[in-house]
Amino acid sequence: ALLACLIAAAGIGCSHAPPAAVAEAAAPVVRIVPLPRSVEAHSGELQFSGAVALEAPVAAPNARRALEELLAGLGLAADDAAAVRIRLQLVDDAALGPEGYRLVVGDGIALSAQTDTGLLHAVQSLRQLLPAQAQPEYRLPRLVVADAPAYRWRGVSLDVARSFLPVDYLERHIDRMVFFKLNRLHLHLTDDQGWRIEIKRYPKLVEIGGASAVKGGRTGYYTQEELKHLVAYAQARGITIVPEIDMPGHVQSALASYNELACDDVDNLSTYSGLEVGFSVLCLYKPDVVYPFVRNVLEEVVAIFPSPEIHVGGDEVKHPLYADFVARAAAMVEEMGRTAIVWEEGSVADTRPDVLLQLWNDNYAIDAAVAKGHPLILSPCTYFYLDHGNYAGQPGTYDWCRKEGVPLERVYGFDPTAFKTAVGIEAALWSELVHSDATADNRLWPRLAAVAEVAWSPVEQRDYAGFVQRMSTLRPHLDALGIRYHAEPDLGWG
Ligand code: TNX
Repeated sequence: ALLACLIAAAGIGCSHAPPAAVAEAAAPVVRIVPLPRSVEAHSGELQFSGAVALEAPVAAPNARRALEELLAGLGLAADDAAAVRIRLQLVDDAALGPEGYRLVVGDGIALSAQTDTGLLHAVQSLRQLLPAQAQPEYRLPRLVVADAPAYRWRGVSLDVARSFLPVDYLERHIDRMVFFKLNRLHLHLTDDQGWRIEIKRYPKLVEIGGASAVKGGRTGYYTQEELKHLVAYAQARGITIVPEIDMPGHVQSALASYNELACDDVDNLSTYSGLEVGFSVLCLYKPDVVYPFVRNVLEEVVAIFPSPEIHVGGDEVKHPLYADFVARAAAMVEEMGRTAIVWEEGSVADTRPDVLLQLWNDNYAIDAAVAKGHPLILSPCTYFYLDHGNYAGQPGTYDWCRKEGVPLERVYGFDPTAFKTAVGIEAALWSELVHSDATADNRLWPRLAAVAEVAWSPVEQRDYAGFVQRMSTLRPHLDALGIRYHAEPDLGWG
C-alpha cells in the first residue's frame, strides 16, 4: 500500500486514505463507456505491431466487418502468421443474453458472445481500449471483461421533421451510436412543419410537406430507397431504426398536402413554420377519410422498416375522439404484425398491454398503465431532452422543461429503476432550434455517451467521477469520429 501510495498521482492524500482506497486510485482506468458489468485486471500487457491474425465465424458478419475496419484504421494487417491472434467466437452461454459478450486480453485477444450483435459490442470495447489513431506499437492491459446491458432499449430520437437531417449525417450518427452501444434510432419523420418520408400513394405529402420546415430550418425528405438503404446500414451496425408517424395531432404538413384530412371548418390549410404545438389534428369526425389514410401510410411504413415497434405519435392533442384514435391506430399496427409505441398521453386509450408508452413529461401519473403491464420507454424531458442546454442559458436551446438546462451530470444521474416495466431509455433531440449538423452534434455529444451508460450499466455500478475519467480519455476517439461535440468543462474539454 505504501508503494502504491508513492506511485499514486501527486495530490492524492495518501496518509489519510485507507490502503484499499489508495490501491484503487492507483489502478489503471479501463476506459470503456458504457461501463462494463465486470472488469478483471490481470498483470502485464499484450504487445503487438504491424499485423495480427484474425479468426471470425461467417455467422458474425457485422462484428467481423467492424473488427476489420478497426484494424485497417490502425494500420494493422490481417496475417495468419502473425504472433498475436484476435479470435471472434460464437458461444452457447445463456448468461450472456442476446447482447452480452466476453473480452479476454491474454496472450491473444478473444471475443465471445452468443450473437453477432454481442460480438459487435465486444469489438467496440476493444476499439475503446485501443488508441484512436495508428501507432507504431500497441499495448493492451491483460484483462477479462464480462458484459451485458441492463436495458434492451438504448435509444435516441431525432426530429427530422421540424428541420431535415440529410442521409449522410444519419449514417455518421449511426457510426457514433455503435461506438457507445446505442441500439435504437427513432426518427420523428412527420410533424406540423414538415413531412419527410415518401409515401407513394400520397405523393403530395413530400411535394408540399417535404418542401416545408420550421423557420430557419432545412427542408427535404427521404425517398423510400434512401430509407431502405439507411435501415440496412443501421442493421449492419446492430441498430434498429424506429419510424414515427405522429398522429392525430402534429399533422399540419399532411393537412396542407391533402386538405380533405382536415375538418371542413378549418380555414388555415397552408404549411406552417412557427414554433407552436398542439393546434392541428386529423379530422376524426371523418373516419372514412382519415382511417384509410392512416392505414395506407402505415402499410408503406411497415414495408420500409422491419422494426418490431412502430411509433404512431399521439402527443399533445386534446380531442374527444383522441383515445379512440390511438386504440384504432395501435390495433392497425398490430394487424400488420408489429407493436405500437405511443407517447405517454396515449395511456388513456384502450390498447393491448404490450403497446409501449414513451414517457416524456416528467409526469409519472402512469401507474395504471404500468399496472396493466405497458412497457415504458423513458424519455423524461428534465433528463433527456437534448434540445435543452448543455448548461443553463446556452444560446439556441429550449428551457421550457427545465430552466437550468440538462447538463451532462444530470443526464448521467438518472435512475430508471423506479419504473418497473421500463424497457430502456431514449434521449430526444427536437429540432425547432437545431438547424444544422454541427448544432445537432453540439446538443447530442457528449451527453449521448451518458445516456448510453444510463441504459447499459446498472445504476448501483455507475458513478459520475469514473464516467468523467473514462470519457476524458476517449476524446481522441470522438475526434476521430468527426463529432463536433460541446466542449464540456466537466470532461476537461472546455
Ligand atoms: C414537446 S415531447 C414535444 C415536441 C417539441 C418539444 C420541444 C413531445 C412528445 N412533444 O413536439 O418539439 O417538446 O422541446
